[in-house]
Amino acid sequence: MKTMQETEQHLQFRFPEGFWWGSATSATQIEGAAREGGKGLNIWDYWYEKEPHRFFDGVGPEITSDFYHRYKEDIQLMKETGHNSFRFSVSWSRLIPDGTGEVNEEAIRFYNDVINELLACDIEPFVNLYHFDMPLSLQQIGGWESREVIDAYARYAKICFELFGDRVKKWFTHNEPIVPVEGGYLYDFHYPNIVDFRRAVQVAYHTIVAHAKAIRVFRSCQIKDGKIGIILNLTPSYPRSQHPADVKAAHIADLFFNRSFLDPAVKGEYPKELVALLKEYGYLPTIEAGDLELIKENTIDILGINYYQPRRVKAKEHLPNPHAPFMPEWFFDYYAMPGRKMNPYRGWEIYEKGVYDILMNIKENYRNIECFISENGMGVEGEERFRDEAGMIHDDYRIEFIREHLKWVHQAIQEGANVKGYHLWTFMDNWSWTNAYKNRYGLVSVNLDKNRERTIKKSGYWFKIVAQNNGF
Ligand code: BGP
Repeated sequence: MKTMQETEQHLQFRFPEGFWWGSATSATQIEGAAREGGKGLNIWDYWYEKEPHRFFDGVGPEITSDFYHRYKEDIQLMKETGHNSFRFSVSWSRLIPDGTGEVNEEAIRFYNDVINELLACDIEPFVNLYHFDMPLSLQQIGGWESREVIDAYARYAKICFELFGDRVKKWFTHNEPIVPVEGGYLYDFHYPNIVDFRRAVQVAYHTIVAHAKAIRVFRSCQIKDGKIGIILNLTPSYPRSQHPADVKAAHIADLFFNRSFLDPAVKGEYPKELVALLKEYGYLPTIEAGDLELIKENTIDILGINYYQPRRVKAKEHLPNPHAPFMPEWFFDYYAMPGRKMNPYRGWEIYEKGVYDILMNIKENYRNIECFISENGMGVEGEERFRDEAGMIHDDYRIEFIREHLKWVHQAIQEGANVKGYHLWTFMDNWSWTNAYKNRYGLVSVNLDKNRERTIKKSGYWFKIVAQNNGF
């Protein structure tokens, strides 16, 4: 058998030295202890209480993967699966139960313990401040529609930087900020289940203002060697054909779903075409004096890119009904490209080259900013059927998925993209928004029938070798 060193010499895909190998998670999806340790309620706790039938199998966020109690065991498993870095989010409603008031000592202790344990295992903590989990008390005063919430968020960010910034050097303001806009204000898959484009635009805009304020606070805290960024789900928009109408449709989808956050975060300003379009239809948000300067002056140091699947679009076949609610889909239709490769276990398209296209776009049009793949992964329904007698899940499909995406990441790096790492979604199977435990994504399985027993999957062992060799 070859030794590790020998294999290393024969790497076909070698990554730059110091490449970040790890995974991403979020508080609501792994912590559990939703009503323990002094935590306040957030919108997920509340919505589940109100409408449990909206959640797969009626499972809510109370326990999830129980990281709150089992973080030590889990961090050991991160080590065993080759992590040198790990992203988690702070739960705002755990740290500040009512969103604006007293800071919860038990939460400080918990996050300190997690950070210290990670560092003791040589795993760099990457901390995200907001992952879809608005404290309930703040949703009750309007959530991101309210300017008060922007200030509460900036205070929360400052508290986090001051408490943990001596040890945490990679910070992120939001994960996929467009998702709460889509889910909560356009397409009804997050609380507060509003369908209203005008309010959606305001929410999106306030999220960026809050993000810029947090960056300003971050810079004033002068965290030694600290970097701050945002994590965006970038979905390359591909037109059905090169016909100008299809190309235009893809371009508009890109403006709405990618550039509405990417441009202000990296360039400090909104795309002129997006502003013109919103203006033409009468949907510009309310902007306060000083906002645009704030956004201009507080751009990011580092960009996290979540990539799952592309968006395929075509020109609209019928003019939108002028009485139907205004939506981005007034400008394009979705298009199921014949022959596209699908994940048979979840129904999302798999298009590995998409990751390369994103990275080259960032290189060419976004000042080649330092970036990393902050989420990429394969959700699988019914994964228990791949468990062998010894208890291991044979997820060869996931190994292939990761490997094929990594090849394209590698190619982008060869061509000069400034990519520093790859984080998988996710470390262990976790609870997902309304899908609960339907789709499994982890390197480590969580057996819900066996007291949430953790077992490293085949992909976890494979990932470890890749991380150790810094390539494959
Ligand atoms: C991303 C989110 C994650 C995670 C992932 C998988 O959009 O940042 O929180 O849930 O998608 O999606 P799902 O769990 O819906 O399959």
